[in-house]
Amino acid sequence: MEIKVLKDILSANDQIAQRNRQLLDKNKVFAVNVMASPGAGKTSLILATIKKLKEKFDIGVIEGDISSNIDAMKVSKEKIPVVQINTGGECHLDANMLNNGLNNMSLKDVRLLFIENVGNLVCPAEFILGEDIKVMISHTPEGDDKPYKYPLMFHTVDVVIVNKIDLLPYVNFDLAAFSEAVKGINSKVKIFPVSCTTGQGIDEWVGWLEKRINRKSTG
Ligand SMILES: Nc1nc2c(ncn2[C@@H]2O[C@H](COP(=O)(O)OP(=O)(O)O)[C@@H](O)[C@H]2O)c(=O)[nH]1
Ligand SMILES: [Mg+2]
Ligand SMILES: [Zn+2]
Repeated sequence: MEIKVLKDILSANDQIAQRNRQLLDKNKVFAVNVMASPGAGKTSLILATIKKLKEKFDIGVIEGDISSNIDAMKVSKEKIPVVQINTGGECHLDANMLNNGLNNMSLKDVRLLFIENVGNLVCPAEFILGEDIKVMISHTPEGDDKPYKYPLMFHTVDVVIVNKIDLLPYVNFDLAAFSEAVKGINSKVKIFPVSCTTGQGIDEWVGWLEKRINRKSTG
């Protein structure tokens, strides 16, 4: 007996994500979906990266939060376009919310777009938005066992940033064991240990990102 398996039917979210991607591609925007638990350093990494790249690329930010515009206010001090999405209780961004955000930003004036997702290691991993790359941030006080507890998140990302390495002397975080666990889940992932506070490691991450952005414009 033949069993029909229908694999290629995209979910409603994935269809909208595909349209977001077309919109981004048409406007030559490189979009980075930044995910992490609350307080890991999403806003700090976005700000540190903006400081390094704002002379080279026009940058925009879409801030996703359950409520408030605190992060959007911080980012707008850099004098770059920011759109705040308040999810009103939802603990992740979905493609439709991003579509709303994109429609409220002048994309032709943006080359690099950061999307700060809602602080959460679980469901943001389940929703593609149409982004070019997914970045997750682990931070050293959170402990080095998170790859085992949130494997989907580590499996779906292109980059893992290990933030707050300035705190390594004070916390139990084995960077080598963490990296090995991450590679076991996702062998292609890039890992960048950084401190947004001291600036250590930021140039390596920014150098890699710059190459990816340029690859999109020439490729
Ligand atoms: N020691 C230390 N603190 C940091 C670092 N990066 C961010 N923080 C602090 O961590 C807290 C949360 O950062 P934030 O960027 O708001 O995290 P978000 O909630 O993921 O956006 C803030 O008090 C930051 O100043 C770092 O590299 N080292
Ligand atoms: Mg934030
Ligand atoms: Zn959620």
